[in-house]
Amino acid sequence: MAKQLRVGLIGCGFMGRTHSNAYRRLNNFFQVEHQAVLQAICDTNEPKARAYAETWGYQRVETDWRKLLDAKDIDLIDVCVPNVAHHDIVVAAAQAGKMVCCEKPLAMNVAQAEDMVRAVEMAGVPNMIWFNYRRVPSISLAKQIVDEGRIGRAFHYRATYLQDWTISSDVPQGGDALWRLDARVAGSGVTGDLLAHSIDTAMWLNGPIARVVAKTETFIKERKHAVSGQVEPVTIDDACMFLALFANGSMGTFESTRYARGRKNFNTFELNGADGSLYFDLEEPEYLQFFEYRQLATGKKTESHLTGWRKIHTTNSEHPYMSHYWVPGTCIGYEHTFLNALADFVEGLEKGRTTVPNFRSGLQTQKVCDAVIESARTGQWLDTGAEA
Ligand code: SOE
Repeated sequence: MAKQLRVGLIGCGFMGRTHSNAYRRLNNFFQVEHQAVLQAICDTNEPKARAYAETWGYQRVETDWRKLLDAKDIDLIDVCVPNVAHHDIVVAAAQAGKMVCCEKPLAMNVAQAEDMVRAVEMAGVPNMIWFNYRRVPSISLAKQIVDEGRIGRAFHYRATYLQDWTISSDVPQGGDALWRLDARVAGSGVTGDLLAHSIDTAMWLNGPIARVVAKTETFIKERKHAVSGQVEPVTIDDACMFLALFANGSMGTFESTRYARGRKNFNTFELNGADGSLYFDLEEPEYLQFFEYRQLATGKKTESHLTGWRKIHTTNSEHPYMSHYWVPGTCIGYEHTFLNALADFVEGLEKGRTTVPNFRSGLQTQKVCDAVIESARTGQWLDTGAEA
């Protein structure tokens, strides 16, 4: 009989669906000792929560997240609500002794994130932040290649994260699906929503970002607010670009916007080192591009008439996570990145190992995000304080 991992998930939005799918599928693909059980779904909108419970198979519905804290039938609380509510739920869940998983960005700011890390560490509860893109097999392979020493001394890191869904001035801010446009609820705009992913991936692959200088822009200055019904100033960053200096001496550029017409979820990075380079593009997630200058095994340079970028189809069973899915040459998708993240977390529980990214990792990214926003305000280079 498998041990149960009984989940209470808070928030019936898009991210809640990705996580619900991961819990449902975990035991179909990963031979872990725990069986994930969709015990309770919680949302202040009861009809929505009931419909969600029906669709995903949650056993019961709550409308007040506090009810999950004392519930004996909940082991793990998963926080999928807008960013402004992360802090209070996480701290209370940790104090109640529950395991906690939380959507990104961890918090509205560093002070909150530090509080949340303190809460989970004092309570000693396992925790995870859903930086799901680390679990794209091609990105995990990039990490493996870096760790194998195939890139050598890093010189440059280049990241872009582009979308286009807020170009129309008719898109309101605030409310159910559009809270990401309201800084009081989201904390920031593309910096916390999109660049948080890029920063997390960058620091995973290339170590801490030590200093930044940034420029943000808000192209549409006023939008109707879906909750108040009034036209209100827009306070999020619609676009952000920043320069970064990594602790390892390499330089980085990061660009993000929701105004890149035609770009829906264009998340790319390139890392250039003395011995090789890596390139990834989420629109072709099953490929990782690798340029090898020096062959590790022989220590020799690749013969120059044979050099070139290798486009690795990351679908072999030797590639990260792929042995859990289909046959070589067949792909997996966006939803599997959440499944892979969950499997790593559960395996960590079973092997008594701390899995990253956890809340401490989320705090490091939060430090960079806060420094980026502050630098954009002051125009100054700033230390981020981010650690490995
Ligand atoms: C925003 O549009 C968004 O849904 C982000 O919030 C997610 O984190 C990203 O993965 C996809 O885009």
